[in-house]
Amino acid sequence: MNKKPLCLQLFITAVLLLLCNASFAQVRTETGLNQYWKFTKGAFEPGGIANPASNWETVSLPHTWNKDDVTDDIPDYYRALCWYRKTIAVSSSFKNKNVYLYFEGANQQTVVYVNGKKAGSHIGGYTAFCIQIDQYLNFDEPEKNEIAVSVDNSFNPDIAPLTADFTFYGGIYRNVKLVSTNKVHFDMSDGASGVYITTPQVSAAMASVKVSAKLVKYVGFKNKLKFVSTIWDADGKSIAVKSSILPKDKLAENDVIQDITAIANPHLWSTNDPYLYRVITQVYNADTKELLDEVSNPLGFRWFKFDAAKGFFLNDKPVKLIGASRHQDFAGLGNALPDGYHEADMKLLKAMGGNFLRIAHYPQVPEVLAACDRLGILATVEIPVVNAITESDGFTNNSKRMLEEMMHQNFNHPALIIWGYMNEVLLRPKFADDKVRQQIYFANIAKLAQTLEDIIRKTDPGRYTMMACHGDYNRYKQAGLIQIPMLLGWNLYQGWYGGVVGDFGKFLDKFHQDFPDKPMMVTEYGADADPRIRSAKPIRFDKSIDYALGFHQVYLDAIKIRPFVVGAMAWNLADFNSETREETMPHINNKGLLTWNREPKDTYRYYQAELLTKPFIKISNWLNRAGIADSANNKVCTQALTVLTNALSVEFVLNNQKLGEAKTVNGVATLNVPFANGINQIQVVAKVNGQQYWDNAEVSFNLIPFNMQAAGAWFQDLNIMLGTTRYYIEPVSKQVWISDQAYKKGQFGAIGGKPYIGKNARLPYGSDRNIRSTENDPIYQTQQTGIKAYKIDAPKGSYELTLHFAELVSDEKKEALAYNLSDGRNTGDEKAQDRIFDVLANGLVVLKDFNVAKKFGYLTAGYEKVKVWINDNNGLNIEFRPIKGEPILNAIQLSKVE
Ligand code: GCB
Repeated sequence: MNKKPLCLQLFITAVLLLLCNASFAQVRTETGLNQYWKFTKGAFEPGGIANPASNWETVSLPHTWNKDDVTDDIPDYYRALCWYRKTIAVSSSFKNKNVYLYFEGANQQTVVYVNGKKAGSHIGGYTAFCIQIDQYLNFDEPEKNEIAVSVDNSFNPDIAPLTADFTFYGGIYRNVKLVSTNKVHFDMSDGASGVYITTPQVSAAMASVKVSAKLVKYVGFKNKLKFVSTIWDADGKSIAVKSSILPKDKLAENDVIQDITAIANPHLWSTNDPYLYRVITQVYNADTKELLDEVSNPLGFRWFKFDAAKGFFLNDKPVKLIGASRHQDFAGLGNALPDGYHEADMKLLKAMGGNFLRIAHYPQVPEVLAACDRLGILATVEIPVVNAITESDGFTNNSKRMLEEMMHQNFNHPALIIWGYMNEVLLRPKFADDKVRQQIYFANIAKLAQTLEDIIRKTDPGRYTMMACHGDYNRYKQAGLIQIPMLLGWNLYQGWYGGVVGDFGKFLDKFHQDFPDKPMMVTEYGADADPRIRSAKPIRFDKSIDYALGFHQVYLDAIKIRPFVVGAMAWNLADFNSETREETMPHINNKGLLTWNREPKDTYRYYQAELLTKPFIKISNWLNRAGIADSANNKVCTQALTVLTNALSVEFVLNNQKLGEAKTVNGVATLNVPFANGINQIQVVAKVNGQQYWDNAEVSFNLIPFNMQAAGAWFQDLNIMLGTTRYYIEPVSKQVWISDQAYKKGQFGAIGGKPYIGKNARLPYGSDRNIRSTENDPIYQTQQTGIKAYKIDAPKGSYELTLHFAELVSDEKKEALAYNLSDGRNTGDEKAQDRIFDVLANGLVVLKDFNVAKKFGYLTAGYEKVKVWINDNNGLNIEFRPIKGEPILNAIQLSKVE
């Protein structure tokens, strides 16, 4: 890296600043206010600023108070009113200015006080807002202006979202800045720039631009105003200028429209060539020529349409919209992300080959759409009316205002083509026991939908409207919702929450047949994908990467072959927090193609293989494996290895020896590889247009002897989970846990009992409950119930034996996930019962009167470690003797002691 001495850097910065000042008069000042805030969860009187409570911590914005409590073992997270305060110094030059505090977002009810007086408030956690504060500032002691902000994220029936599968983190979780403007300036009161840009005419040959500017009402101004809009190209050349005069007597109207016509041969914006212009709009005192205010907005020349039969067209060219939805949080940070993280996500979407983003389920920071503009990612954005509504004027009005703020703030992004306003609003309809009342509820939802739809069509006739519905097609049809939006979005999970993957294509065909004129897109589809869980025989709800990969293959294929499906978005770009979820990764919805800290899963690589046009080849990241040797010679264990690629076929090389070639099917080439104990060097090679592409990986394999006695010294350890068919890779140690088998002579296995199957779960086996006191929930979520013995025919020696337990049967109830729609098993609640047993290892009692629940608690992980000796060729025999109820075992480990 080129490192310049600090003094030189400062000099360069100073010169740059001078140059900037020379060419752009600074008419607004904007100061970041992210640092040195004081924060408390305690009560606080904003009037009593001089004497605040003592328990304040210093924080920087973006900040959320739920960063940690959304992943702990205690249900719920802090949802209440909290306080921020900060002392700011204001410049005396602000005296004749308008001064604002600009919040990019705070969740979800905010009240701003300046020097003890309420300056303004905002409702809704996902749009920006601007509070005028100049009238409350103290210029006598300019360095002592106290800002206090209360933010409340508690449930409010009048504020969307009411319920959702994501976490409503509280806090000032986006940037805040202090803005000063001249009295005459573009209106930023709704958090927008005050300038709205459209392209009434656009073709490759000619375009026109309409600039609508809104000024704040300022009656005291005595002169004419001059407006100048300049369009700059990407090279910084001005390509068009329009200036107009607003006479004094028109000042009260405060709206100006400028038409810039006849822009010949505009450089078009597209996903492959996202060419951006900028429109700088300035307002001058026409008499004195003084520049009063200016704002800058992006401009892209593009046109588009959705055709219900043929799909989406951008600049008259067909484009299949494929991408992902995105939530705005990140491991360890909650939703309080520095700007760079948002842009990084957009780059990851682009690098995946995605050309479409669903900003779900709420508007996100300005940087998201700005990055989409730059990178060529088309987008839809929506307000958070999710799952349900409240039939109140408050809810309606708040939703309308959220919609208006969202539209104004995001209006000028060429990447944005759709406004959305409801997601799965019939998911869990209220009044299930009163069908008459429920019809009224449905009618009220339709009424709200129509109100929001009308606002969008009136405010922005240039874009489409969309509602995202869940797979209960008839409900939406009967409620009259399908007719309302211009585009129908379907969130479909056939083969996940219910049914089989093959039902997905059938659903699409049925809808298209019934509504041939309604363009549709798949706004969600996905399957849980826990990167620690792998499976050689994936089954629905096993949470393995392998099931998810197969799921995405079927879905993407079905989407690609149907031209009437205008586009589809995988749910989700990355894992995200959903505090109320439990399952294998408590509090995380892991349908992401990337992990919560943005590590690519095989599913992400699969999209790269399917979507990228450049050659792509990548070995599956299942790089830590274990398995039983194929035969008594104990040499190798053969397992399938997948490669994600867009080449037609792939050659596999193991430790420099050619293994064979596999044809690629739907982006995946698979070959059986004989893995030896230890490190296996893998190379995969593909030829595209005569050129070779390859990928290398090291697979670390823990070979378990086919014949344990014969293995002798090299047998080291065994990590087995009972009652499951999956593998588990512990993420830190990389230790691999294999699934159990019925006891086989010479090997190991359980004798007696059966796998535990939870009562209200959808899982094929095991429990979907959060297991306390462990990060490795999957090890404890499955179990053999009623086990009689466990045998391991290990060779002679001394070992450490660890028996893992968790009492999965408990009285603790859990509300079923709203998304567990159709065929979840519900065979009544679990009832805790006493379970006591003894455990003997080779005849010696190692656990006496053992009661798992008593020892560790319910749904809590625990283990017992004992040293055992194997003195003969009969291996280890662990007996479970019931005293009360059925004995259980969740997992077992045996490791050699040297
Ligand atoms: C949905 C919801 C989304 C959930 C998703 C899931 O249908 O729209 O918010 O996160 O399903 O993973 O269940």
